[in-house]
Amino acid sequence: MAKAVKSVTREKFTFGLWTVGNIGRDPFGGPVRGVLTPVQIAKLLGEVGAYGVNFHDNDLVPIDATPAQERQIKSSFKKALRDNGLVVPMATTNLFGDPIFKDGAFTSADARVRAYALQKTMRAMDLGVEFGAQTFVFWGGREGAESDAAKDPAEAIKRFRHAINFLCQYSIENNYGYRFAMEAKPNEPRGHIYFATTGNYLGFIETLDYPEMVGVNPEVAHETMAGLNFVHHVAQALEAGKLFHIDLNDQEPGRYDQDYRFGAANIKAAFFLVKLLVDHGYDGPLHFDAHAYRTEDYQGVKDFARGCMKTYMLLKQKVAKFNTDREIQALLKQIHVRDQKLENMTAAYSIDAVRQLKAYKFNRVALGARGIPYEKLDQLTMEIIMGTR
Ligand code: GCO
Ligand code: MN
Ligand code: MN
Repeated sequence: MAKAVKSVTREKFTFGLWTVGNIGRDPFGGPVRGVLTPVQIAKLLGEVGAYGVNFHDNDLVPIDATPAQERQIKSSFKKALRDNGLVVPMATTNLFGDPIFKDGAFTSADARVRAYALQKTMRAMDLGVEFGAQTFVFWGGREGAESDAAKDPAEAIKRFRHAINFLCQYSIENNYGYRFAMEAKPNEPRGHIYFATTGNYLGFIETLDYPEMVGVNPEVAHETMAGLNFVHHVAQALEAGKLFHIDLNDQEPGRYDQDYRFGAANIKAAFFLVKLLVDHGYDGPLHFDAHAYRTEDYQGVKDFARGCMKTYMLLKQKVAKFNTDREIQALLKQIHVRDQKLENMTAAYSIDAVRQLKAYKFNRVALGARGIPYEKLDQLTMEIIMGTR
């Protein structure tokens, strides 16, 4: 049954064990749903027709599991993946849950914690490879501070760089073939997390020993929490060839970290995101890093998961409509004015080009007075999204 759904969607829709497995705990109240085992989660994902599942090391193998327990968990999960037709495209390390990481992992002020974080990540990389993961995500949830009195934030960057260089080398030496994807977030759980935005990571990556191995995993909620335009961050990552993975969910600005179902809060921004991914031929996993409202039982969790995928598919249809809508395309053509003479003149720097351009007479007033039909274009876009076009 799972396979039938998959052949309809054909998208690489993935969920983390921690997403559909979220038990609805928040700072004000305990769990509202019982804990599912990884095998049960795989079954749920098979039922809703997902393509794959991702995990943190400890979502699968508890931090204090014995070797015998670990063997048993891994073999039952492998069977569950086969039974439900799921793959594991991405793995990651939990470097935030255990109290040892309360002041960071790779950037901790304590050398023992930093070394433990490296050990734990190498083991998580070994585990991911066993399940075929090709992307390894780094989300430094505890890498940050509430007060900058204790740690030098510039030193934190150096420590983080050292850790990523070390782990790149580990992947290379073991022929793991991993691509690392760095995930930025401005806050939660720390008051201030280092590398607050995807743009911060894009700058940092170029300073690494193996920059070609490292890209980003932007998340809708994270740039939105920072009050920024997520689509533009994804665009910069795409343009740089660095969009290795993406976390889809939704978020209202100025609120706590909501992790809503994809498209639940800002459908227009979701449309432009899907359009960007489609127009640029992104074909990596589409990972829904979100969870169901706390009101839901596991039936509601399935509604949530199906909703994420359905909204993506519907928006993809809307994008196709936008891209072939005659009136919209005519407006775009009108907006994107060509001028062969000036384009040729400015195509490449030369003394001659500079001389011609400096002497050229522009009709500045007329150019400034020209109306640009963005109102009409935006309204037509809205009508596509609302389904009346
Ligand atoms: C968050 C993050 C995490 C990471 C996950 C994978 O806000 O908690 O989005 O869910 O994506 O740890 O690295
Ligand atoms: Mn998040
Ligand atoms: Mn995430």
